Amino acid sequence: MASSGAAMTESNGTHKFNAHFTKAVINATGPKALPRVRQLTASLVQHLHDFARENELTVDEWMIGLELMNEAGRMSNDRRNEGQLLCDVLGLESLVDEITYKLAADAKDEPTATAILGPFWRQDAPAKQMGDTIVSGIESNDRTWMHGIVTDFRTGKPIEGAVLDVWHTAPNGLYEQQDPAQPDMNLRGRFTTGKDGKYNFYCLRPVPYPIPYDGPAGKVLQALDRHPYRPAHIHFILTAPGYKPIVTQIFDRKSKYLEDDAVFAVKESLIVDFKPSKDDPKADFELPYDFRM
Ligand code: MBD
Ligand code: FE
Repeated sequence: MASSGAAMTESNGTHKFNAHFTKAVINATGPKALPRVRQLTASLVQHLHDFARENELTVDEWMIGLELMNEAGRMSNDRRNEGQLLCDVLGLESLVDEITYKLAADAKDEPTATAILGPFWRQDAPAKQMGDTIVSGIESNDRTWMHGIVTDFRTGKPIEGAVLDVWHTAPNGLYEQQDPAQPDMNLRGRFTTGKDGKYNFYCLRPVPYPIPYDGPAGKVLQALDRHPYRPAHIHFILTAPGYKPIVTQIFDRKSKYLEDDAVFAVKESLIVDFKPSKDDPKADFELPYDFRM
């Protein structure tokens, strides 16, 4: 209480440019705030204030940012997560992914690297049998047989009961929930490993595609003279009883935009090589890839 009174005098007498004002805002936090909430909010206020001061942010400029956030909120629904997309083009999801992954990777022999979830994962993708396809209603010369094994990174032993949740875009660059022409849950599936830890399924070799740029994230890209493209990628969430879940993506080494992904998600260890398929009439390419968790 005493501190906020002091801040009022300070701001009445002089201005809010100095550290006293920021301290007063932080000190307005009550005793019941949880420690982590207190810490994060204090730090956020500090950085927001410093940002405004350092750049002499005007009311008009602040309003532009505010309207971007409000617009992102208005256009978001269960098929569109514009707030997340805004974070993605600013590199924030990629940064927190890296921070979280660094904390998890304490051993020399690490689990498979993580990569950002992105806005297009859907709950309850259909459970499939090994060897099934996740492709429906699409003619393609990029049919791919993906296969490998899920192992424990400490022991190298196969993991039974690991669930591989996979999703990627259609050749038109759209995830099924963005595209009324695709069947519900197209190009999505969940595969569960048996005793041998092995998995295999059919998908497509994906293409580079532009993230949705008809909203605030697109406005930001345009204002910054940036393109909206992501390199060709396939998403995964790997879960298994007793193991930390792994959210990741793999990237086609031959794809454009590996060096300038619009959402900064590419990691070297997640770049893969599609090989021409030899004698599988159901596939044009083969993609061997093993996961460690
Ligand atoms: C995507 O398809 C995606 O994977 C991410 C991370 C962000 C935007 C669109
Ligand atoms: Fe994606």
